[in-house]
Amino acid sequence: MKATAKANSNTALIKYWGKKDEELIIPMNNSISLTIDSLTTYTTVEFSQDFLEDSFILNNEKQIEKALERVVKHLNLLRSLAKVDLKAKVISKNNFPTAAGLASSASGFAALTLASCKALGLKVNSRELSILARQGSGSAARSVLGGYVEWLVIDEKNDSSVIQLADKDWFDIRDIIVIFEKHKRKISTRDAMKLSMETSPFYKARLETIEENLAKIRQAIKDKNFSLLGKTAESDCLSMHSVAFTSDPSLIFWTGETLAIMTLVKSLRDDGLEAYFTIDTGSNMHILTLPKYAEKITGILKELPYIRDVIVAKPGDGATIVNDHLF
Ligand code: 2P0
Repeated sequence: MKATAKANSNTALIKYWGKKDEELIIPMNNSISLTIDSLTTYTTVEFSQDFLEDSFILNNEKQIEKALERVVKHLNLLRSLAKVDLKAKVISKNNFPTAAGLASSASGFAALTLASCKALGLKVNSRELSILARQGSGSAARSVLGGYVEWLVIDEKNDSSVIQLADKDWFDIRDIIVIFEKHKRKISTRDAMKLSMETSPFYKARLETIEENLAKIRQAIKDKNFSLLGKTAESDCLSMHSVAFTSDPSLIFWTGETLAIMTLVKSLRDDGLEAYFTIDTGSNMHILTLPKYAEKITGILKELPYIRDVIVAKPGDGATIVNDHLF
């Protein structure tokens, strides 16, 4: 009863920001993301009567309290489906900084869900897998599939699952990830989106523009229209952050460096290097561009002293089972 899964992170083009149902993790709006190939989590799960309690080691560190509780809660959901009552050992490795706005919970819960289902002998298709992954962390539902993915508030079978809009080879773009720092943010994404929903006067206004932006992104993917995709993603990012700013207390995920890069991206566009930014709940950011501009832009970024790391990601695969276990 042991299995290992690999899952990639995803970059939201239309953001998920708020839940209709906090227990089941049903989002307020559909979201669209690109699964990327360079931010990856590997997770091995084993269920055995040899274990007296559940344990979770992430990047060689034993996890306790909230981080452990979240994993145990998810294991309980999967164990109850499989009618198995054995404790588990979970070892997980990210190849990127955890909780720095780089969606580690997306790849993490997608890998944990797939590895656990396999180890428990649960036969699930990708729709069912996304429904389960979603209950660990909403954005994990989108990491179940590769390429361009839409997470539906409600699908044709009356549950909230994901669909693939286009596979990773359909529309080749680059997501240049700019990392400024490795320290963890002070508020969890979960608490932040709840606060926004409850207190921002702009929350409702954001929801009113979502359908139009979702339609634009779907069209942009279908037509391989990078300008429309980038512009719409950047605009949705600013919409989400406007909601965050106007929450009470205010949520400001940006730093001076974030603003400097936003300005740089605009000047790159003026110079004919088409690029757009998007930012999640950290000061780190993503620059979306076409493959032909990626090297030039990366070179410019690497000259900046305040940038710690630059990772160039391509459209990536969904979650898969791998044979090499971590223990
Ligand atoms: C997204 N984020 O669409 C948005 C944009 C962050 C900013 O999905 O509470 O860690 O576990 O469902 O999945 C991150 O939220 O939140 C996220 P929970 P999750 O990518």
